[in-house]
Amino acid sequence: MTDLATTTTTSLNKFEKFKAQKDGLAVKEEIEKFASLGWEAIDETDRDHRLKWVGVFFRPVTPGKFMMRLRLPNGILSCEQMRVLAEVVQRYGDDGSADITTRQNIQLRGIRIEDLPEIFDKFRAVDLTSVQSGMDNVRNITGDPVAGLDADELFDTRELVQQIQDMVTNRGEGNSEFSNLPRKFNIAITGGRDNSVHAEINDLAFVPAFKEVEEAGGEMTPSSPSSPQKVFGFNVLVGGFFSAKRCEAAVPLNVWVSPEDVVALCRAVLEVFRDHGLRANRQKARLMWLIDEWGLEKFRAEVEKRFGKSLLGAAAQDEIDWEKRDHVGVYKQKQPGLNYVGLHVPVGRLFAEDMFEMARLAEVYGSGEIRLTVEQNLMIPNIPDSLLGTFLTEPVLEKFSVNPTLLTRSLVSCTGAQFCNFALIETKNRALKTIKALEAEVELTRPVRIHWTGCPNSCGQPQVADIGLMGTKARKNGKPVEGVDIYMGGKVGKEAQLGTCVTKGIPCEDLQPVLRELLISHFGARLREPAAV
Ligand code: SRM
Ligand code: SF4
Repeated sequence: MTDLATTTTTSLNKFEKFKAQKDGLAVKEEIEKFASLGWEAIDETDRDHRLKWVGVFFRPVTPGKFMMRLRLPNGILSCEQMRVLAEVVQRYGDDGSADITTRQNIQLRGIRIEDLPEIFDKFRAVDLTSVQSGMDNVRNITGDPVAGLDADELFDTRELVQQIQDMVTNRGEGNSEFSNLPRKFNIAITGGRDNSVHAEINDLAFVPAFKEVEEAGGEMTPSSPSSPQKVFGFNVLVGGFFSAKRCEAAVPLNVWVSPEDVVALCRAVLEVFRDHGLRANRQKARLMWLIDEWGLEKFRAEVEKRFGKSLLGAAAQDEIDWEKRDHVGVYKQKQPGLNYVGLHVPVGRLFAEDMFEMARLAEVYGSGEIRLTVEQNLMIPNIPDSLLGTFLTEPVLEKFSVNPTLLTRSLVSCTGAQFCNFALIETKNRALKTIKALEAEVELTRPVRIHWTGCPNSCGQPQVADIGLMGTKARKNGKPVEGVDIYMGGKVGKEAQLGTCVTKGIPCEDLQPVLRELLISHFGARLREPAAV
């Protein structure tokens, strides 16, 4: 269990202190009590912090209207589940909405504390959980959005992602073994060739890699008759993260695991992080700081001890050799006669009526399944050829396009000032407005991935973008104004690398011409001909 005995209480930060006083998960038993007390009367630490252990986030920007963060392993949900989420936000009228997040997940808005018991009952009835989705817990576990659909995939990640979530959360009931980590923890598994989950920005990531049978222990079953000497598994990356203080790409752990060992390895890494991760300074509590302090060799050795058997060295190369796909559009599945369709959801925002529509589309045209991507978009799989034509005439596809314009297509934005009190700027609405204005000015021949994030916490991942925009305080004519720092050079898919800050403090009101010039000078954009009068 958590080795807090080695750290004196005085050296603990305030988060460690309140966690030591009462575990976050304890609030699970107090939901009825909170509901009858009302949000103003709940103990402040319970309300502002511990409720996040059940996925309920107090929003200082909209007091009394809470946010709820789900867990959707591999970003997959059923139409029944989507309908339940839609019903929840519907009752809040204009306050109710939902966002698809950069971790293939959904957050609901406008939630009233008095409704929590009923909401949790509804969740339970359709096997949804929001447990341990915030604070010092393992976040939504991401997997390939086309798992099981893609003819080129190397491994279907769905089952493994679910197994890891079950291990971490005790099948969605809450697991006190992993409810007091030093800080948040991100896990991703990619089973395709295009690194669709941004493996490099996770604390722990699994990327596909083949190993020689002899190296893999000699007794394993070769992965295919056509490559009799090789078995499939994953190379393991550790320590990737973004924070206001520091951003790092994950580094290879020099470990290869077979799919059967992935859950056990996750457990081993989490135990090491839980018991040895740095807890005094919250700014230094992510996994990479522990790896720095120990060195990779010691970290690997400690993980091996917990794993309980020898870890195999990494395979010489991984199989990430494609550019990253965004899955927006119509695509053939590996199952003959079936298609998956990726719909563009502008900055991930959905309202109740949209959610009901998505559930209906999935049910009428597909198999009832809905999938989400880390680009905050939505996919409907399993649409037969015979229904595809009619599907594409559905009026709602005017809002959620299968063929959006090139800048709109790749736009990602974090929550920003509308709901997030860390935000230094408003993001989602501004992002949409800016893109529209730019598209009126320039023509492009390929998508350019523009990511907005409202503050240095980097939830909108500006470092993976072609052009990343990070909210900051700027000055104009001697006065403080909303501004952005500009990031460039982010590369995703094969040879992924993080972008870096190239320009600081551009006032938001002056941003559009700056972006226009960047699009022209770096991304081949051309000014549109002025319209004939
Ligand atoms: Fe994040 C904190 C939203 C993905 C790094 N993030 C927050 C909070 C909870 C702050 C708060 O209480 O207001 C934001 C909630 C705002 C709201 O009302 O929506 C928030 N983060 C988000 C989401 C919703 C952005 C989005 O619009 O998609 C994403 C939810 C993912 C999910 O479903 O779980 C989200 N956050 C990320 C990512 C991207 C990722 O995981 O790929 C990162 C960077 C990667 C990483 O964590 O290493 C990220 N969020 C942070 C951090 C900085 C962490 C650190 O170590 O310092 C914070 C601040 C913190 O935890 O103290 C933060
Ligand atoms: Fe909030 Fe900042 Fe994260 Fe945006 S990047 S959601 S503003 S914490």
